Amino acid sequence: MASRCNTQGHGDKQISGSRRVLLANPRGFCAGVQRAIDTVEQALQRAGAPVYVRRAIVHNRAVVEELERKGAVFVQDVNEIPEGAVAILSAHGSARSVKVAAQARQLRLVDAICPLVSKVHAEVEAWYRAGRHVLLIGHLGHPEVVGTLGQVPAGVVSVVNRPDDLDTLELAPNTAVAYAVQTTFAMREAEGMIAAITARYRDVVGPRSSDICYATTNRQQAIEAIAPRCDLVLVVGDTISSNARRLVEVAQAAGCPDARLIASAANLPADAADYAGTIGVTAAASTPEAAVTGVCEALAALGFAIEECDGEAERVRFRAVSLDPIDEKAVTGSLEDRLSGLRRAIDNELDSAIGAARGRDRRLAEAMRYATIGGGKRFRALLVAAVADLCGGAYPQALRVGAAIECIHAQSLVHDDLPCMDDDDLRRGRPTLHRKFDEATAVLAGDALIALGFEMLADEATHADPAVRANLVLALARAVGQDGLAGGQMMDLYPPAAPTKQDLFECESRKTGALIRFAVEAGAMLGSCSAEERSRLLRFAENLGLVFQIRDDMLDSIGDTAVVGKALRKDGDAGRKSATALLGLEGAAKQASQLENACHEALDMFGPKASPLRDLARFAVSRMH
Ligand code: GRG
Repeated sequence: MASRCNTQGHGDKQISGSRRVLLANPRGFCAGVQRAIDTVEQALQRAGAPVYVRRAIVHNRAVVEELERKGAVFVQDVNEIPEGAVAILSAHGSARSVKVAAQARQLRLVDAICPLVSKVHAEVEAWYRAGRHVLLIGHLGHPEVVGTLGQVPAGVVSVVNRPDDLDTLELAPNTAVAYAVQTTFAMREAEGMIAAITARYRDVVGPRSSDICYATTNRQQAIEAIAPRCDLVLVVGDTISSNARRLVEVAQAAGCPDARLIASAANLPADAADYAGTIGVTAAASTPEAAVTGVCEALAALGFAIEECDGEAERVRFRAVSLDPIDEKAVTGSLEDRLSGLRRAIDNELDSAIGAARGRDRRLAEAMRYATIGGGKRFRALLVAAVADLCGGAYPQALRVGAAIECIHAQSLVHDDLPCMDDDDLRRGRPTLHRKFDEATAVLAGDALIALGFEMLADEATHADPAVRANLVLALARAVGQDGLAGGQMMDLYPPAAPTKQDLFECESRKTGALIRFAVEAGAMLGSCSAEERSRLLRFAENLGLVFQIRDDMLDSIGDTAVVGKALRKDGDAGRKSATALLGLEGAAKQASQLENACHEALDMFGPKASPLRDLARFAVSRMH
């Protein structure tokens, strides 16, 4: 690395030629640290103080103290956070159990995990699922390692950091293993560990790109380049910071006889004034630049010339952490307010569930996003949220279940639009999926969405109780199978020659009603209710499902394509025996109104608490889209 002799304006003492400071570059805050700090500050602005932060947001006491002054409260455990409060998880990443505990307390949870740590989580989980034993090269007990271990069941990952550690593992050489690396681990030591692992095991896979983050790599390389020219290296950082301690080790390994970790100018070595030679200065990824400036000013005051070294320019920026959960407090406001708030939250939920894991087919993920995100009324998701709220269930759990239902619903629309079924070109005001992509992609995106919907329900993040998760999965399976969507769609495609009103209701209650019933049932499962309350809710759902489809049939005659977002006047052309065809438009409207009354009646026992559900019934019968 070429050294620029740009003397910085730190201090004003006479500069002596041999007494100089080489200031490593890059140093200090990385993009993940900056993003985590911004998250706490923005959360304070949006929600007001206090916001709670689990553990040190980044490993630097000065940063933590500054945020405390602004109103952040740091805790060790989510159980210390008042129910319903805003809680932020640290940049190091957290175990799944932490999120589950946070959900149980109905915390409005914002996860400031560094995206590069999320990458390691995803790798470890994928390898565990692929049946590999994972060797995590890292420091046992470090929060990042604790968080990574907490993504998978205990015992499937071993933490190692010295080649000797491999001797203590009882793994046969033919065991299928994978390695992952703590993002702040020392580069050279990781290389040694990877070499030891690949020498010992026959079937080894690792990440496609290094797990050690760009900032750790750049800071280690920068200090490695100047350390041999330094008599002393000062790493400005906190003793709790792993990457700070690694910088000290790297400087020593690169040949500097003396390397020390100091928090600020107040900790300059007492004999600094007597140093005749060169001092290297760098800072950990969690150290504010102000601390470095303080050290440089103190050294300049002792007569050191400050030279800023050239270094790698860092342009990495991460997308801001979504603060939407802060507003996800309760289902309040007008129906339109609730729908728009929920739509955003569901879109986020779906976006992260579909994910962007490497090695997956991009076109498939793109098609899944096209089918689910940025469209649709989210009627079923709002239903889950409203029922969960009524029964004391947690909103974040309702969001997950709502998003899972939206996956299934989107699949049913995608397949319904295929040429072999309704053969539609327009859905939600855009080209149908098979028109935008192709038929095979539409079939497969639908398949993957069904799988994703079930996966979301079965995931621990949806509910801490495995029995609740199993019941959700069972109920959804029944809602989509022979007695639900698939069976109802068959009845629609292959109706009897002269269908009766009973036949029609049976078909519509399966094809459309089953998922609406599931939404209500699932919302109730997330909370608790008496047998009587449950039976009333199911009666409400039965009537709501039917009225929703009857209105859909009516919209085919009275709706406006630009508003409904799909081709209309098709039922008549296709000779479909819809509610309007069978009962006439007036008859269908009358039937819809009777069903709406039955919805309200079923809700009587709940009093004013059920008004969001009453709004949904009114919407179902009067909607124009
Ligand atoms: C899920 C296994 C499985 C099979 C699906 C294709 C199929 C079998 C069923 C078709 C079901 C279907 C499309 C019923 C119509 C339901 C309906 C009224 C859809 C419109 O719902 P909205 O208005 O749509 O809520 P948005 O776009 O607002 O989400």
